Amino acid sequence: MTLKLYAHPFSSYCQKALVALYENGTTFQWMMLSPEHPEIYAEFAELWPLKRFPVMVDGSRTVTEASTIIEYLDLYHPGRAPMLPAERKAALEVRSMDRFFDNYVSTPQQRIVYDVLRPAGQGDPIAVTEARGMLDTAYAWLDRVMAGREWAAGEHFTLADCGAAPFLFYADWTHAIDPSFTHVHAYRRRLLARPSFARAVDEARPYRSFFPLGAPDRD
Ligand SMILES: N[C@@H](CCC(=O)N[C@@H](CS)C(=O)NCC(=O)O)C(=O)O
Repeated sequence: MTLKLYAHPFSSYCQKALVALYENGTTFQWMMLSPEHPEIYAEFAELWPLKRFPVMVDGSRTVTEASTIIEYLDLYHPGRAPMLPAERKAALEVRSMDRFFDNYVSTPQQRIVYDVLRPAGQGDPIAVTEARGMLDTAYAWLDRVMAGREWAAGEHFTLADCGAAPFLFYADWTHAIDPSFTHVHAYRRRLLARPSFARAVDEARPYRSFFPLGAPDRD
């Protein structure tokens, strides 16, 4: 039974799942969420009424949330590169960094972007200022952590890097990472050079005009 991934190439959380799939060369069927395929969107909305993507379907099982999808792939469709170490203490560090990137990089980044999409006059400048502050704090903390690491949780590429790749990619477009955070910049460059993420970035290139703040001419 072929795995199905309901996703859009420009979505950061979809890229997070795609990186794990590409790392292991896992075969799946794209279920493209786009206005050209309303029937696929209707299927997706029926599967997951919260309508957040990506969603994965494996036979009769629906798997939601990018982190869970990646853990599910490791358990039920393992490849040569586990995204979560089998050893539970090592897995804890991976999960901790995964939570950091979801909650303190992606969430404030999305907050800033979604504010721009609100009707004129209905933005929330205080929330945007707080989100920018959170990103600055997150970048500073991450710079210290990455001073001694190649990948987010150490020497191996894991679940935490799957999310870090798209989240730092878009976060830098949204709220520039200060040049003094050299370890974060170097890590972001390593992620961009990783073939799995480079592929996801290339597949998303045709959609750059979708970026509400205007995509910079780089990366
Ligand atoms: N907690 C979810 C977040 C997924 C998410 O926010 N996806 C965005 C696309 S990157 C989305 O569904 N946006 C549609 C919307 O907000 O209506 C996960 O980890 O997968």
